[in-house]
Amino acid sequence: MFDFLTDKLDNIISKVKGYGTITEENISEMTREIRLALLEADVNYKIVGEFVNSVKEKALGEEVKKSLKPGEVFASIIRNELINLLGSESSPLIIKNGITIVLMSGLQGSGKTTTVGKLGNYVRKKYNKRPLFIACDVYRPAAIDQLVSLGKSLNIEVYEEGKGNAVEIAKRGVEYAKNNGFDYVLIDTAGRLQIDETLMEELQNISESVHPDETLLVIDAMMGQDGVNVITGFNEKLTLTGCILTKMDGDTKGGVALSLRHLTNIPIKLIGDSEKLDGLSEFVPTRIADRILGMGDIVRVAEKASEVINEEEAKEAAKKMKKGSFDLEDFLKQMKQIKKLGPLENLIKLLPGAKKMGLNNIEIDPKIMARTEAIILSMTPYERRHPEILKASRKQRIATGSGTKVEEVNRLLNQFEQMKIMMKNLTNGNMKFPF
Ligand SMILES: Nc1nc2c(ncn2[C@@H]2O[C@H](COP(=O)(O)OP(=O)(O)OP(=O)(O)O)[C@@H](O)[C@H]2O)c(=O)[nH]1
Ligand SMILES: [Mg+2]
Repeated sequence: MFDFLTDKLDNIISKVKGYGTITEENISEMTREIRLALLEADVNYKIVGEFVNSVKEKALGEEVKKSLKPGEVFASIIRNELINLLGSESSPLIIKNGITIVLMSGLQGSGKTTTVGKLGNYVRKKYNKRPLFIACDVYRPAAIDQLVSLGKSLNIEVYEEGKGNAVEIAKRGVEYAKNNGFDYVLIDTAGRLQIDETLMEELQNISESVHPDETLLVIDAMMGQDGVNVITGFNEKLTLTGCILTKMDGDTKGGVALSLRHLTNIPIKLIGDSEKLDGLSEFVPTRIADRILGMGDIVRVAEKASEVINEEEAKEAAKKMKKGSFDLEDFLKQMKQIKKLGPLENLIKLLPGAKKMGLNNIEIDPKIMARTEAIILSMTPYERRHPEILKASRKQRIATGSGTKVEEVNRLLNQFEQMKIMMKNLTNGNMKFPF
């Protein structure tokens, strides 16, 4: 997402780490490089100027000169300045004890409807909320169907009246939510331009009639700095509580995420980074700064994992690993959970140091996992629990059943044995993790 900036800043910081001492001259050179990198990443030029001056001033300070590790100090100056720029205090979602009403707004195609789905899913998992979607896009044909099918796939109810008056629908939808025990209401609206008087008035009317706790603007990261005008335009009419930057997985160099807060004073609350319904994360400045600096986002990894991993099963598996009784049946269960996490490459990229270890471009062949699964599924449950009984004829049967070769079955069994020994050692503290 921030690959471009990560590469550039990493190069610059590595260079500084190579210097024994820091001089005014090499600080000037570094800040010039930072300036170019930020401009190229589409950060607003005024912000770039302020950022670079501030880094320079701090880098020239006594602390860096005296430090034995100037590179480290320099890196931490950049990190702090990035956090400042991103808004040092994060602006979490508003989650009320009772009902929370959220109005979504934005230009056409910015990702409003998709984000309604993502956000409903997110608050249900993270805050245990019971969401309701209200379909207020009464203009685009098929807009209501889109929301209804999204609701169906997530098992979230949608309040809709077909085409009609958006203000009235919003009002009745909120009433419906209050009367039926929903506690997080997401109002999906039609896309509109901030200069379209009639449609902007409609949004204002919806807002006045339902009094939303949160009014979010959904904005496509690809818009780059033009996003500033959109935010300002919508904010004049609506008083936004925040914006959501979508399509951060696209072809953007990410600079927009660094510019918006500073130029508009409206916090970015969430970012969307995939078309899928779990592609949403909270925008926490320290975590974003760490991502930009290639330090990963371990919190996001944990969040994703906790969404799919069954805690009881995980504890049970850990116990078995410790005892050395972890068998192929358990392995199969673990594999199924891992599969739910989506492509592993996306997760690995978020691990601290992934880039340094060359893991950010790793490709994991889903076929290998599928073959492993097919082999285990071709075993009987008894064989999975007692792989030691697998001799030639059984192996042949398994290979045929899974469309693989006996050598592959053997390889899997050997790897599994080694893994079991390693797991036992690791969990009993006889061995250190290799990192
Ligand atoms: N890659 C990517 N695509 C996204 C993301 N968010 C939305 N999209 C895609 O953007 C397109 C438009 O999304 P919608 O949610 O329909 O946008 P909208 O703002 O509701 O559009 P209108 O209702 O027509 O104004 C769809 O193809 C989505 O899959 C994202 O974070 N990443
Ligand atoms: Mg829509």
